[in-house]
Amino acid sequence: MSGVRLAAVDLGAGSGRVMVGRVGPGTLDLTEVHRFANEPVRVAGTLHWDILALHRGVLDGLRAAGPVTSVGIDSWAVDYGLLDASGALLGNPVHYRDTRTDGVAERTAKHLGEGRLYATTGLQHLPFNTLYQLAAAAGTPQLQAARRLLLIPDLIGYWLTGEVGAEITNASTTQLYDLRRRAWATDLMVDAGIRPELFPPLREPGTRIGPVLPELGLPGEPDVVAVGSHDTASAVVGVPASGANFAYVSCGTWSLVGVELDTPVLTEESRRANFTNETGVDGTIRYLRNVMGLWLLQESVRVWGGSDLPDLLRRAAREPAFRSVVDPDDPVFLPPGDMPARIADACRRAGEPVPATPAATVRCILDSLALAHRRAVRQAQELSGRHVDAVHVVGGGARNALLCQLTADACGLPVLAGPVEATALGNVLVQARAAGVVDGDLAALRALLRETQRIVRYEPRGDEAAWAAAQDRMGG
Ligand code: ADP
Ligand code: LRH
Repeated sequence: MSGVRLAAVDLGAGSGRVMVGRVGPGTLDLTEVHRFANEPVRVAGTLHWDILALHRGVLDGLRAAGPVTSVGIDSWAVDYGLLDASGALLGNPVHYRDTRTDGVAERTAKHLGEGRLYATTGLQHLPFNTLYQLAAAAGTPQLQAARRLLLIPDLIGYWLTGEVGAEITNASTTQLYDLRRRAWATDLMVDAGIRPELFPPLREPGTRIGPVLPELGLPGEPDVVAVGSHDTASAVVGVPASGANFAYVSCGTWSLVGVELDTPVLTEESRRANFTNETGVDGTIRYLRNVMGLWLLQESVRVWGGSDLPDLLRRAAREPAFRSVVDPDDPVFLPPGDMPARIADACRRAGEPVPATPAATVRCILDSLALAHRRAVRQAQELSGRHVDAVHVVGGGARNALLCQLTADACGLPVLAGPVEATALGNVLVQARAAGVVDGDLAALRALLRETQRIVRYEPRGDEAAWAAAQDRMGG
């Protein structure tokens, strides 16, 4: 094979991993070389990412990867580290689930104008957008001392290469990026009291960031190449769709549910439905909604002391359907905590039966997530005018056969599940194109995915009336 070995660093909210992709004409395979926990740490009341542990995981993974042509880094969105004038990190990055932004988003959006914010940035209102995190940190000595703000993948890239920059797909999640001008929204920054000089120059996916610093001692000193550094941007590259009439659910800690468009949808209806226009690879728009996702299940399993997930899912499959449904997007579910208790409370408030066992709670979560997927797939079509024939489920959720089947049933559409590691594959494909071993547009990259990756098809099993009734109970 005339191909290359490429390393994908993918930092998820649940775990980080380093994967090696081998790519060439007709070839695409991926091997996990290192996986490490991503465990947030609460210090003095604030929830932080353990960024140095993550960086160590990245270095261990890159050593285990052996010689590669290049390295691409992606992670969850919105969060950042601040550097002082010498380039040193000022404190640990704060987790987007920290409560410091409580109430800040409403106040800031009102001050800047909700219509203006949406017209400029196209972003949905999420309490933890970088704009609101910076508003919450206004006046702190740390922010005053800061000279640079680097989003998480750009921070890891800086530690690997010494080069600063901001990759655009992730920059587009800050609510400080002008999506039509494809530039930082400096007017907005100034009006929000945020110093524009904190933000480094923007970079496009596929551009070379620089060679890995020799002192890191990594095999072959590969180049670091910018990829869709927002994990969801890489995941959407990794959706093995043919044609344009597809919806995707990038299903991990979050379910990111939407369609891929050429132009943003900035209507008032879209803003009110809280749909986002994030910048994708190759100038695409990721028109989607954040659904609370498998976070509900992850947190429940944590509270139950790490129960066996496959066994829980088997038991949940035997539970009656739709006994209890909740709206997964209720903000009460956002912070870490006792998720089963919160689900029980939400059921009580809505007059739904309270799940009596872990299996019943899991069934409630999965029925409710499938309903939220249905709601978002339908709204995405209505608001964008894009017709959808199939729903692609990628990410860890593609392993959850019950959720995939329920999503097919709820949407009344076939679900094509896989790849599980779509994000790492999207990361590797953008590097492979930059290295010149594959070429073409996203459709060509996706054709290679269809040729090489395992995809499982779930047919919808009907009973639209039952799903519609359950949807009414959930709301929306
Ligand atoms: P992130 O990148 O946000 O950390 P992932 O895409 O890795 O998330 O997905 C993690 C989720 O995948 C877990 O929360 C879990 O619900 C699901 N998952 C992982 N393995 C399995 C499995 N064997 N069966 C069912 N679900 C699984
Ligand atoms: C998923 C994700 C999502 C963001 C959230 C903060 O990992 O990047 O797209 O909204 O994390």
